[in-house]
Amino acid sequence: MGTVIGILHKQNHRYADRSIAERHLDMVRQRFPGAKIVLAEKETDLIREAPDAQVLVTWGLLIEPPLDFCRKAVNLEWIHTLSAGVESLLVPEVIGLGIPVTCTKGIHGLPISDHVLSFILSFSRGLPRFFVQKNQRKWARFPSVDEVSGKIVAIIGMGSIGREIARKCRALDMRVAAITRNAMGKPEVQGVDFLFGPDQVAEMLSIADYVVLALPLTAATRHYMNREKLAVMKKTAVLINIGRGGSVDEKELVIALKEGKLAGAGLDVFEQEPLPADSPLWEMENVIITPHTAALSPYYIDRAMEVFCQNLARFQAGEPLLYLVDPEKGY
Ligand code: OXD
Repeated sequence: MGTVIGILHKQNHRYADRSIAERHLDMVRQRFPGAKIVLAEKETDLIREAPDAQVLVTWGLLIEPPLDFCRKAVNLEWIHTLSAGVESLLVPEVIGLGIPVTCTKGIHGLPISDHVLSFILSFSRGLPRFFVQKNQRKWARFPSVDEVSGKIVAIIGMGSIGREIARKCRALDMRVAAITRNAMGKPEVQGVDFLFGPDQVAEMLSIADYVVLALPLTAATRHYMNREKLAVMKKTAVLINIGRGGSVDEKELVIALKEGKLAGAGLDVFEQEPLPADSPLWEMENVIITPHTAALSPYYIDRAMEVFCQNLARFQAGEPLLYLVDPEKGY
């Protein structure tokens, strides 16, 4: 028998509206004719396949890890997540299996950069205020609209998502600032107008009109945006977070927004998701909230399945897998 692949696509997952369709399974079947693919929405429906399964494909965030499946999957050699994030999956029982866990990378930049631009342009053109006025049927032309041309966007986290955000911001005539660990001209700093060293974060924040966080959540990035860093931002600047909620100290952000230390925030991710109903962020006119949707796209599953197929070819050929997760780092 060829490779046995169990795909667990939980119905209650936030990507459920982007279902895995027959055509996605056909993509795999056509390229790997011997493979047996079992798609299940519930872990209990996949358990029967567990003893034979060599590969498990599932989601890495906002899920209960399929621990019963993993316990029974005595032949399991590899777990692949259709998300970039793996934080829900990296529990001791899964790490203890000692098999590679890979995630999906390289496909988030297009939708997430659109999302970031929509935040930037919305704030620049005063849309949060206009939405409020629309609800009040109020026609008031207020003066605080601006242009993005020439404005500085500081991008913190220059992985593939950060680089795509930089590319699109520059297409809008914005100038990009970023932090580099060292050498000029490294690929991750191409397309950047202002480079700062790791000890110059405050300097970078103090010149930015938009600060975009595209960070994974690790021990080092938790509450990265703390009171001190929020305090050095320009009063007219906007903070945008499309990485992970935990990289912002939300309580301090609320205080900074109330005290006018920055002009607004565009937030797709939160310390607790769903964002609790009593969070003060809901009430703030200068905060745009989207419910962790920045990566959503009608093309997401097609692209994610293509990444999986590339990795399956490597798996079958005994080659190193792409996007291997380091359980120590958490991404
Ligand atoms: C992901 C995400 O990790 O959308 O895929 O946050």
